[in-house]
Amino acid sequence: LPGGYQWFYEGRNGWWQYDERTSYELEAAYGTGQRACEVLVAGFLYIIDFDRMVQLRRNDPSRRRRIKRDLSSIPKKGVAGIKLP
Ligand code: V3L
Repeated sequence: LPGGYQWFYEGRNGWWQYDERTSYELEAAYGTGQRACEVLVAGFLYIIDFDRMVQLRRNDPSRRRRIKRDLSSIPKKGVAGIKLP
């Protein structure tokens, strides 16, 4: 993504980077000023709310995670559930 930025979602004790395809979807929606968008990850539909900067599972919004757009160089757990070595 431009400027070395990436999209992250919250894990138990750190941040996970979104997979590449979803990152581009988020960046496109965010970049065109949408307030929210919908993505399919790991078989679930999630609503990405850019006002609140959270991801919510569409069929169970109690499944809520913070998200952020930050430099790709920040400490992270891994990418989309694949742990960094
Ligand atoms: N991309 C990939 N997998 C996701 C995403 C996403 N954006 N959102 C949820 N899941 P929920 P720790 C995460 C997975 O929110 O040890 C991590 O990727 C989610 O995976 O209740 O807590 C790890 O694989 C979870 O398995 O809808 O940091 C795993 O949690 C499942 O969807 C453990 O991470 C339900 O998430």
